[in-house]
Amino acid sequence: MRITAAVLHDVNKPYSLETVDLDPPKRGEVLIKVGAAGVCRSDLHFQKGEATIAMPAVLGHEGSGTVEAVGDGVTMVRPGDRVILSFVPNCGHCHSCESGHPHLCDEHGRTSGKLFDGTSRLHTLAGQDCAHMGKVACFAEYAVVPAAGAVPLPASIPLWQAALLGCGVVTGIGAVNRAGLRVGAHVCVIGCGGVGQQVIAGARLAGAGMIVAVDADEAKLELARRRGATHAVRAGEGVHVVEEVRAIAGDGGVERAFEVVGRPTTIRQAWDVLRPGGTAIIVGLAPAGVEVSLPAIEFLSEKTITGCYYGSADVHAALGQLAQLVVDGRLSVADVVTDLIGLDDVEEALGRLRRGEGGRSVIVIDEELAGVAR
Ligand code: PAD
Ligand code: ZN
Repeated sequence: MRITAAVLHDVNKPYSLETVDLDPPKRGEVLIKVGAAGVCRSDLHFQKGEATIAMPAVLGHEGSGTVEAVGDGVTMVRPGDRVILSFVPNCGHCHSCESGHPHLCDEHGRTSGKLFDGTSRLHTLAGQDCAHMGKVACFAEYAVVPAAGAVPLPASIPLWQAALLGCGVVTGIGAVNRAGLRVGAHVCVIGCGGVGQQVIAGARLAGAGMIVAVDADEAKLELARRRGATHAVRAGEGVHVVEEVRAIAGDGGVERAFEVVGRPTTIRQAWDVLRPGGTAIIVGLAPAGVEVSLPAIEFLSEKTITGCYYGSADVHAALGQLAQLVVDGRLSVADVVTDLIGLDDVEEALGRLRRGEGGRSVIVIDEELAGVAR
């Protein structure tokens, strides 16, 4: 079928909205009519070449929609089902999947940018294959994804909000689970954008005693306060973030620090604000080749630093629970969205991310399906 998609032809080039060919779903795959797609900083990292994907590529990895058709052997979803798209559809039989780490699926990594059989369903009209970001590629009217990447949406959440569950929410709240947060613990969240705001919500839900939000932008800090941050530090010229956070936290620093920016300086800050025995959880994606240095003597104080990919979550188990929190009014996703836009506005949304302005932009591909009246 012929569909409209935002195609990236090269790094540091703008997206072009074009007609592309989308093949029907093969065995184990499903065709999705995309309702909405969030624009995440990871999309910007790929555009800037800070993370790599074969070009041309259709990006977009935070999406929702309905199942339009299923390939052979698909039993988990049926046409008409509302689904959240997952950018780590796991194969179920590699070492990572079998050892309880489906978010690190080896097979998914091996076939990066393609579907599980190593081929693409997306082609330019000139016949060139297009990469599928995260096997999702939802900056498009339709997407073919592995069945494991279409997670049924159990509750009645509008699809424009449900899209966020598939990246920002599961990543942010999953990071809190990964941190093994203790009720009453002192926490610092560095970077309060689309994902960081979800870390803050997760820390509040998990019973953190103090949540110190750090961001360069005052509007992000205001939203962070509304979502549960107890203190805020505005990063910027002449501000010693580490000293300020440690002064607020007392007791030598915080027990858990989350880095949700993706820069070596902020990763180092996440380490430096920790008290002895504390853990830094790195969510931000730093450009390939960037290194971080740590004072080795501090390993004596039993500090830990760990990455956290996709909230270290089993999305099939996690997304239903997160959706229920939204339905119950215990977790808000709508307030993180500042811009509802069209597919032709992707570049503007990425520009806002570059400048650090606004919260999540959500592309509404189909207004009725997405549940928005604009
Ligand atoms: P975002 O641009 O919405 O948020 C980043 C925030 O950091 C903004 O609010 C900025 O104002 C703020 N910021 C910038 N510089 C500083 C600074 N020096 N000190 C404090 N704050 C600062 O991005 P996002 O929330 O969409 O994504 C955040 C990172 O998380 C990004 O690197 C993205 O690629 C990564 C990510 N990781 C995963 C994962 O699985 N690990 C998933 C999704 C996103
Ligand atoms: Zn993302």
